[in-house]
Amino acid sequence: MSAIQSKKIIHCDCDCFYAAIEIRDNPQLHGLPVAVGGDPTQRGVIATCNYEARRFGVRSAMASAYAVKLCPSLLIIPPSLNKYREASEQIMNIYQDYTERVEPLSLDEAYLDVSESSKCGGSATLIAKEIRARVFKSIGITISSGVAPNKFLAKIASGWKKPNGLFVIRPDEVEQFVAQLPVENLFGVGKVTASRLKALGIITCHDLRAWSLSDLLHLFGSFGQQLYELCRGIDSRQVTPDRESKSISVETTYIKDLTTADECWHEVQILIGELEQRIQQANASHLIRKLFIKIKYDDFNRTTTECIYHALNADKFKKLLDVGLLRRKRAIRLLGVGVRFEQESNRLQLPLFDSVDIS
Ligand code: DCP
Ligand code: MG
Repeated sequence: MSAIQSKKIIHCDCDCFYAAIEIRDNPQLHGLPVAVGGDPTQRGVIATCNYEARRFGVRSAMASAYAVKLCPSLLIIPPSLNKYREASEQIMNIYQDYTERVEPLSLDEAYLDVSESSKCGGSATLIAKEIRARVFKSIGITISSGVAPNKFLAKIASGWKKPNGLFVIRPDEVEQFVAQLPVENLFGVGKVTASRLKALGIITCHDLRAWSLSDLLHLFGSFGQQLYELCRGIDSRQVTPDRESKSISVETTYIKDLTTADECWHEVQILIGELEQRIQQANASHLIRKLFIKIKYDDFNRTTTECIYHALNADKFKKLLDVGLLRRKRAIRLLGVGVRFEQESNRLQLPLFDSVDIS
C-alpha cells in the first residue's frame, strides 16, 4: 500500500442540514415530515427535507408543489441562510481543533486529513466519534462521518450509515469493500458511463478490475485511468484547505442561566482567555478584523454584536457585551466570544493584545 493511500481521511456530512437546524430551533417539529424550501404556490423548490419526509419520496431540488402531493402533511419552512452559515462556521471550528487540514466542500460537508493529528491518541476513528458527539452537543444536530485511507472512500463511508452514522474502512478492508461497489459509486460515473459499462457486462468494481488499463484508456480516454484506479480503491487527491478559517470563537452553554450583567462580564472574561489560547493553538497567521460576542437567551433566540478591531481587547468586548445585553431583558443560556479574520492571509501578525485603539 502506498504512502498516499495510508492517509487518515475523515469525511463529515451533516444529516438533512437545513431541516435539522430548523427542527433544532423548533423542537415541536421533531418526528414530523419537515422540508426547507420555497412556497408550493409560488413555484418554490425543496432545498432539503428530513428523513421522515424522505420516506414519502420527497427529495432536494423537487418542486415544492410536487413534494406536497407526495406528502400532504409536509411542513415547508422558508430557508434562513444566515442561521445555516452560523452553524456551519461553528461546525468547521470544531473540525479545526483536530487538524488544520480541513477542506470544506459546502456549508455542511468537509474533508479532514488527520494523518498527522495527535488528538485521540492519533486514532481517526476516535477523532470522528468525538467530533460527532461534540457537534451534537454544541450545535444540536447530527452528522455522519466516514473514515478511510483516501477522499473517495471516506466520502462513500460517510454516506454508508447515514443518518447519524459512522463507518470506518481500514486500509486492509479497502480491497474487499470496493469490489462489491456498483460502478455508479465512482465519481465521474454518471448515468451515461454506467450504461456503457453495463453494456460491457461491468456492474461492480470487481467486474471493472478485469479490464486492463490500456483497455480502459482505449474505451474511455484519460478517464480510463481514473476508472482503473478508483475500482481498486486508489485515490491520490490531497485534502486542500483552500480557505483559511475565517473566524475562531469559543462559547459556553451555562448549566444555570445568567441573569446579571456582572455575571455575564465575569464569564466573558473567562471566554476571552480561552479564545486567546484557541487563536494561539490555531497558529493563525492572519490579521484579526472584527471582534464579536454572541448571546443566546433562555428562549433560544440569539443576538450577535460585533465591531471592527484588529486585536483582542477586553474593553471592546465589554462594550459589545453591554450593547448585546441592552437588546433584550432575558436570562442568558449561552455566551460566546470570537474574532473574524481578514481574508488575505499573508500579512504580518499583530500582537494578540494591543492597548492602542486603532479602530
Ligand atoms: N441544498 C440545497 N439544494 C439542493 C441540495 C442541497 O439547497 N439541491 C442544501 C440543503 C441541504 C444542504 O444543502 O441541507 C446540504 O446538502 P446535502 O446534499 O448534504 O443534503 P442534506 O444535508 O440536507 O441531507 P443528507 O442527510 O443527505 O446529507
Ligand atoms: Mg448533508
